[in-house]
Amino acid sequence: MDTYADFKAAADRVSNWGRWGEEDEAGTLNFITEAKVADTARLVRKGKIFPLGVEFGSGGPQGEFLYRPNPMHMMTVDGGDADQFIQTGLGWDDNPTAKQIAETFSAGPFRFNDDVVFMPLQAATQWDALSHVYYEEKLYNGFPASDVSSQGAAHCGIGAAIHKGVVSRGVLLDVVRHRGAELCIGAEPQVSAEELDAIAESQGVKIESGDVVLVHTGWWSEFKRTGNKMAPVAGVHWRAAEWLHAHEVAAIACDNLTVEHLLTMDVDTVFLPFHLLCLRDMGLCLGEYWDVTALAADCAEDGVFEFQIVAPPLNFVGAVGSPVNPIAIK
Ligand code: UVW
Repeated sequence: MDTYADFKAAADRVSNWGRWGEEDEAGTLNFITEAKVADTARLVRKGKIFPLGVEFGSGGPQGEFLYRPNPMHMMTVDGGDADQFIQTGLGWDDNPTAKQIAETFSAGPFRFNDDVVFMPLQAATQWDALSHVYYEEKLYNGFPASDVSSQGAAHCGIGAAIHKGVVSRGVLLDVVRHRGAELCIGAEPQVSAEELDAIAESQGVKIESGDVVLVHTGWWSEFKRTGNKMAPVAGVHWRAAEWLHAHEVAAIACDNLTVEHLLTMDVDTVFLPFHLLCLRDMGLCLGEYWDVTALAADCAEDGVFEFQIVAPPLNFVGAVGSPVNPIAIK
């Protein structure tokens, strides 16, 4: 097992603190230059789109941890509320605008439905903001951990990623296909940097500065097939953070819960070491529950593993993550 000293040495090697200035909160998204974005236009060849967002609903993958329920969707208005709406509005003598709206509404055919969702921002397809995890009381770029309070994240919240898009070249690395198994279940639970290199080489694709790397482990298909929220999973080895750093990757996303393997404790006393190195030391956002199944099938068919990726988070003020419906375009 690796020690905390090994982990700290790796943290020093991958650290991007100060690289883009002392006030930087965008981290490796800075690798996505305007030239890089413009270049992604050439990757759109077939006009085929692949929405990578999973369903946000009660049948989602949450429920094992009390603090993360699945999204709860409720209607706040439906057609049955129309009469009530009209009666209330018509009775509003001291509010002529509301009364006029109610009169028009009552006389005409227009009816409407409204709804509300209560959900953890990490419930389904999501970005982890740089403030999602920390250790030794520091966030990315040395911001104090106390910058995240019950008021939200004063620094390194998801809003820091908003002005960066996120639009870039996406590259799919298909672990499932490479291992020759329909699923990675039961196989080696860790995906090493060497394996990522071998996959890229076998797919004939090179990782370039500013890329968003998508890793297909097969977990989402397995969850959909079995409903097992704790289905065995393969994940990226914590030392692959150095691989991301060397390739100047802008972000990484996976079809599983944590990108890395949830249960493999490789570093003494450190839970989710890959999270800590990526988010806190490198400033690299993690995408989780990205359903790359259909994209992977298409890439396997046409042999093209690069595409334009468009994955803007939502601008929730002070949030440490955001739901997203990433679109891969080929
Ligand atoms: C944690 O690791 C705490 O969360 P997530 O897997 O959503 O990044």
